[in-house]
Amino acid sequence: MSGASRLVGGPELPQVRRVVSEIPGPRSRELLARQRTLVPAGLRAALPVFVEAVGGGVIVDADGNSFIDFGSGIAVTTVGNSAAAVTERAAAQLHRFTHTCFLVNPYESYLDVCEKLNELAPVPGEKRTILVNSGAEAVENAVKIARAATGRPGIVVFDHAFHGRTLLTMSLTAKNKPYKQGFGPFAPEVHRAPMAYPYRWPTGPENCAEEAAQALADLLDRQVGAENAAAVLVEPIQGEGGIVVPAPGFLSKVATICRARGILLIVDEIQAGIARTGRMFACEHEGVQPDLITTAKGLAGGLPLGAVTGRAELMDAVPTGGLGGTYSGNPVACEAALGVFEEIETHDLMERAREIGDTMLEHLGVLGDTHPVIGDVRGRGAMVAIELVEPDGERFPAPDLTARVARRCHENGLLVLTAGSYGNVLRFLPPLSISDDLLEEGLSILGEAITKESASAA
Ligand code: PLZ
Repeated sequence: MSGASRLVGGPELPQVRRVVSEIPGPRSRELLARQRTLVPAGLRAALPVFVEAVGGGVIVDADGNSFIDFGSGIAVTTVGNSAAAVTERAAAQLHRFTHTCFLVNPYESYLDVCEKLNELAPVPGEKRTILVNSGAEAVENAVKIARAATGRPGIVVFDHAFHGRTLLTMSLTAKNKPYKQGFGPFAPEVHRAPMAYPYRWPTGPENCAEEAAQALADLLDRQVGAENAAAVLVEPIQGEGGIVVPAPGFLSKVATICRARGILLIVDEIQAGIARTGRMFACEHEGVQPDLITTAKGLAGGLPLGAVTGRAELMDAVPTGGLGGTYSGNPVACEAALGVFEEIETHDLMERAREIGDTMLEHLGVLGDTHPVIGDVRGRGAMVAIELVEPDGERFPAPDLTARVARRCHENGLLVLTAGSYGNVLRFLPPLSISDDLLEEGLSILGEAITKESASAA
């Protein structure tokens, strides 16, 4: 039940870190006990404090603790949780109407979102966009469209990939536990190639792009058969996989390999897209022009919306009635998305993402020089991570240390998320509405946590 006096979120919320209880505090513990009687055990929160209000760069919980937000609800609230253009447009739409179903009666805001994505997406030529409810649904639809357009079944994905939790997207996802264990049998026609992961490439980062591209070409030519492959699907920066930035040049090699074989390239921009990395789409950093792009998360500032944007002749290959969904492109979510684009333009948020990235990479680089447990520092814009390893130089993953550092950060009022196939990555995805002061305070709390936890491990 809600508290008597509710805090109002938004930018007016005091932009301070404040820890006034143990974490989680008594009220959150009470609610957690209630959660256990109502919600299945399969759902688990990274930081189980119940939220009262969010705004700018802080999250205030039911016990009055105020956390610095380095998570953005997993890269969703890129423009902030309460950006004016988003909340005002969405609220106005709520008062007009909540739903008609675009398959029953269309509305113009849906077209406005599609127009924006068609204009901005680095897909060549004439484009079309379809709106859906989530990231997984965007990936599902991209695969349906690629198969319909090519008449081929095969989809090639990469090690460490995450594409969702539905049956097809779970099959496309690499990591077994917790995403796949017990949920098979999986969808067929999914093939996996090595990711150009510079820090963990066996022959060294300098060979990574070339050798990974060769492995992909071999997989296509010798195992799948290019004539059976509809698409190669790749994240421009792997998110759940640990903010793995592919070796420079890899993505454009993938595009060339696909083009030479008539295979479509789908870039999954769900976590990295919509201004987070300092460009509207992360694949723009590598000059790659995919056939299809999936977006979600940052697209509608927290309202559920996903999209597939692609070359018109591919998108139109699906016969009438072949695409759809009851809630897809909900009008409130469409207005929120238009607000997101407005916020990005008005406040030059791509520049802000680059500034945040510079600050984070600089601080973390210094930290890395003095802490041998920090094996790698990487990322672009407001999508940055460190990989923690045993300090013996062998790059052996340190997932327990990672979990302890995350817990210590949480106890000190900094929300960080973990990631990675080995569970040894701390990732930082702050909202672009965070202040420099909070960003720097967060980084120093992180530094202290690593110093203390790595000392207690030694
Ligand atoms: N593609 C690249 O990052 C979602 C997953 C959280 P949905 N990542 C967060 C969790 O544990 O389920 C994601 C992604 C990429 C697709 C998805 C799926 O997006 O909106 O969660 O379906």
